[in-house]
Amino acid sequence: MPGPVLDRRLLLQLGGAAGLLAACTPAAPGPAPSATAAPSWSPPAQPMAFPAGFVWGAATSAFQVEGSTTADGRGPSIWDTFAARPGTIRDGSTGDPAADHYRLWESDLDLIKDLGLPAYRFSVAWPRIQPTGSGRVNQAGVDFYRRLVDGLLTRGIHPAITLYHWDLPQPLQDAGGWAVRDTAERFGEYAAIVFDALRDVDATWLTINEPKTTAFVGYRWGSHAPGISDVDQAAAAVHHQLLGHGRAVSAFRAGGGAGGIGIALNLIPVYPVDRGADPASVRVDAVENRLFLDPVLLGTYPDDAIGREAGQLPADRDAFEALVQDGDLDAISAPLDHLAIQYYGVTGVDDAGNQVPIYPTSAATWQQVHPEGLYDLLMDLLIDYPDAPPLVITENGIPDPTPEGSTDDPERREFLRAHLQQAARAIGDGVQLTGYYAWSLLDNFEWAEGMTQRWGLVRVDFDTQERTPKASAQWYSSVVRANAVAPS
Ligand code: IFM
Repeated sequence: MPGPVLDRRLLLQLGGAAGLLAACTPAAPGPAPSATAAPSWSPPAQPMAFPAGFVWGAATSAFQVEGSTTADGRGPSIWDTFAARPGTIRDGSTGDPAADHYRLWESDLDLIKDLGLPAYRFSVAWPRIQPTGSGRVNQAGVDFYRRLVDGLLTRGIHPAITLYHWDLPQPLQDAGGWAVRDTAERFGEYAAIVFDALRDVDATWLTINEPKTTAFVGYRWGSHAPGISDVDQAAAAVHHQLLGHGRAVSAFRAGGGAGGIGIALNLIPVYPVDRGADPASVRVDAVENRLFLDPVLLGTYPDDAIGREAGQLPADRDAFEALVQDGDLDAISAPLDHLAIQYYGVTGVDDAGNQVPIYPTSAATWQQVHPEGLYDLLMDLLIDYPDAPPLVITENGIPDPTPEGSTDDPERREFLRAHLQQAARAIGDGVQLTGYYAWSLLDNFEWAEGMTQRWGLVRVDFDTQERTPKASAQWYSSVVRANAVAPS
């Protein structure tokens, strides 16, 4: 039986409950914890078991691994355009050849099988299916994913299929991208095409990957494709991606496809660094988390996410509200079969609403590593969204500490171990968590970082495309075999 749980978010809003909150989490509220602060929870001395049927896997996305960006009728995506622009990608690399997975998929599936992973998460490249983002279907693209899915099923590997992992067809961007409503409608049509082609496949379907990253990094900060810096377009991109998600869920239900459907949200626990009430951190929590969770799970937008106060998304609130038409929130909040969580770390927030480091970062400077944050996040979801569908973690991982990487990667092993322990702890406290996918199966194209950050369980030599499982991959295999994570 789960023990009594505290609503960390509610306490965060009350602010005055500092002592109680400190008992719940080491980081909020109160002075910023030091990197060496002792964790408030220690793993048991025995291995922590996962429930029978827990789904283990590893994840990739089309643009990051496939390469072959002009093969077999694929159209251009916004990431092809963006990466071709000088100065956008740290090492000047592009999506070609990435990890050459479009050509090496069969041996990659053998690799997954050899590692003993029961599930594989990949994404479908929209511009392979519809080269211009609407209208004509490119049968060669459909056939590729049919072969990939059949290859997985033949090997006894469960497919988790993301419909959109950031590679918007360029012609749709030319017409306004996610800042315009029409893109949501086009996404619904594309989703229906994919569902129709793979109707018989019992898959874990995911509509949109990290709508927050696309909206904020792609449209607000401009450091991801499409490279726009306009906060009102960013806010519009939030709504239109969520609407696209709703349209895809509706197409899935109408098509009577096998398997289940959900959305993949990157969520981040927010800890105030100043003692006492800190409304700015509550607003940052609204922007980072509730702006996505509330519409999907409750059918409402939070009223504290958009505005001019410290920590808010400084978009025009009236303009945002005008985008939301009758019926949109019903579509966005249509019941899901699972909610996919992508967890990389936490953030501190000062009382001016700035996000500040309170835990050590990985080689990805945005990633503040704090495994207990995963527990906090899962418990927050349990309390704040009691009617949420079962959860699945579809991304969690860390880059190698250096761009060259190594097949000896103790940092990744310990990262995964600590996070799996927190996941098992949350399950023990009542969270319905059904699966876990490590990010990533392969070293790949890490967006604006190009090939300079290696997130793979498997090392890829980008000169030869040779694959070599890292020590963490072997360790992860042993966890999967045991369905349990050992203390060391
Ligand atoms: O590589 C990305 C992935 O595409 C989306 N989530 C975060 C990962 C690491 O940055």
